[in-house]
Amino acid sequence: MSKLEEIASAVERGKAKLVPGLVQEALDEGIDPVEILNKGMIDAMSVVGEKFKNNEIFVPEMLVAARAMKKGVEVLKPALGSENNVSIGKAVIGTVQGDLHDIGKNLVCLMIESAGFEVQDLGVDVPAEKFVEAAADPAVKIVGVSALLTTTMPAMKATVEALNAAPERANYKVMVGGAPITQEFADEIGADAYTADAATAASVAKAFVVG
Ligand code: B1M
Repeated sequence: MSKLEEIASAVERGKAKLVPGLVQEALDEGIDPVEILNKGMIDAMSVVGEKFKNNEIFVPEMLVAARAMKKGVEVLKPALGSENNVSIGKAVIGTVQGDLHDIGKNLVCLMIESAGFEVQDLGVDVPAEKFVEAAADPAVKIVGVSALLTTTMPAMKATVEALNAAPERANYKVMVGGAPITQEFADEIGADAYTADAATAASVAKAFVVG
C-alpha cells in the first residue's frame, strides 16, 4: 500500500491518532502537500460520503472520519501556508445557517490566508445577518459563503441576497462554493464567483483584489 493509500484508508476508518503520523511521514518522503490533501484526504471523504449514501456507514462514522481528516490537515497546514506576512485585505468566510459542515470551509480559510488575506472565520451555522455584520468592516474585500447540503442552498441564497442589499456592497466580492453549488446557481443568486475547490477560491479571491 502506498503512503497516500495508507492515509486514505486511515481517514476512511476514522483513525484520528494514526493520520497525523502518516501525513508527517508522507511530507518527510517529499510527497506534495496538495497531493496528500487531495488524494489522501479529500478523496477518502468522498468514499465516506458514498458509503453513507449507500447506508453502509452512518453519521458517527462520518464524524470520526471528519475528525481524522482535521487532525491530518493540522499537520499539513504549515506546508500549505505561505511565508507572506503582508495582508492584501480581509476575507470573512463561513458556512450558512443550518449547515454544520466545516472541513471544506476550513480549507478555503487556510488557502485564502495563504494567498495573503487576513481571514475572519465565522464558523458554521452562520445566519445571513452575521455575514452582513462582518462584511460591514471596510477592510473586508472578500465574503466567502459555503454550503454542503442541498437543503441549505436556500440559506446561501438568502445570505447572498442580504449581502447584495447591504450598503457596503461595493467594497467586497461575494464568493460561494460547496459540494452542491454550481456556477449556474451562483449566477442565479447573484454571487460574484463560484469555485469548485479551495485552491481555486484562493486564486480567484487574490485576482479580485490585486488584479
Ligand atoms: Co454530511 N452530508 N451530513 N456530515 N457529509 C454530506 C455533505 C452528504 C453529501 C453525504 C451523502 O449523503 N453522500 C450529504 C448531503 C446530501 C445532500 O445534501 N443532498 C450529507 C448529509 C445528508 C448529512 C446529514 C443531514 C446526515 C444526517 O444527520 N442524517 C448531516 C447534516 C448536519 C448539518 O449540517 N445540519 C450531516 C452531518 C455530517 C457530519 C457532522 C457527520 C460530518 C461533518 C463534519 C464536519 O464538517 N466537521 C459530515 C461529513 C463528513 C460529510 C461528508 C462525508 C464529507 C464532507 C467533507 O468534509 N468533505 C459529505 C460527503 C461528501 O462530501 N462526499 C457529507 C471534504 C471537504 C474537503 O469537501 O466540504 O465539499 P467539501 O469542500 C470542498 C469543495 O466543496 C469546496 O472546497 C473544498 C475542496 O477544496 N468548497 C468551497 C467548500 N466550500 C467552499 C466555499 C468556497 C469555494 C469552495 O467559496 C467560498
